[in-house]
Amino acid sequence: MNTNRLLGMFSDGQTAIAGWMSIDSAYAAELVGCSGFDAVVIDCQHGMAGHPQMVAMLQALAHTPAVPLVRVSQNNLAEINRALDAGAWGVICPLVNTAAEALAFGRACRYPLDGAQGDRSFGPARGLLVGGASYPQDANANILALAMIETQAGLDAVAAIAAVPQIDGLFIGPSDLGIALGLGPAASYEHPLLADAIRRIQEACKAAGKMVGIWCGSAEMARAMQAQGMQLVAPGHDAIWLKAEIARRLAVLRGPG
Ligand code: 3PY
Ligand code: MG
Repeated sequence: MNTNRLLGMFSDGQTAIAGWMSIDSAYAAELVGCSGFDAVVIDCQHGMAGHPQMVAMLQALAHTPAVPLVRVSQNNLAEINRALDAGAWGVICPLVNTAAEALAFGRACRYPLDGAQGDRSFGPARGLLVGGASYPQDANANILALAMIETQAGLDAVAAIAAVPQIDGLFIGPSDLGIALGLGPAASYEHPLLADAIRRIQEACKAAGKMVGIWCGSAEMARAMQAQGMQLVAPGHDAIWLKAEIARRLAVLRGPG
């Protein structure tokens, strides 16, 4: 089987940089995948893509160097299985609040093969195309399962969530976490309450021997998080980049002078 390059990057101590797709376009995914990112996340929670667009985006990403991941809309066995069967190399699950939810999520990503505890049903249609003939045997070790910590309940249970064996790591949602901490969705990562929560999640991952990543509103935040030891950072998403560049160009054309 082709292996998941992100796992090699994490074990080598490198930070993977992920693009993040909210626009439901195969062409846009292909473009972002060819732009130098280590991974590209198709966001099926807050982004526009439904299942058919997600499949087309995974197909487009298959010929790019970026590892394709999917953020599912919820912790649901069928939805997680469909993303993996369509060729995602990993799943990010939003709003994981308890160890039991983390276990359900992690089990959804693993086949009950060779003694593994999992609930993934067999039928890796595109998985076989992107992973090769040995995909069924090798998928458990290569698929990334990342549970999002972004609520007070998730933060309270972070050590138990990180310890769930079927989970590879945690992914921090600073906007929802900012709301949970009473700071609002645009809280700065430098605010002491949010900064403490982020560090707490990182420490739980370190203690459990798991990787940790974070969504970032800006490249500057992503840079700071990389320096702080995050192994996966996403410096914003496609709609943010598009709007920012449009604003910059219009300011050049319409601004003073
Ligand atoms: C959050 O910051 O809450 C996220 O889910 C990022 O996409
Ligand atoms: Mg969120």
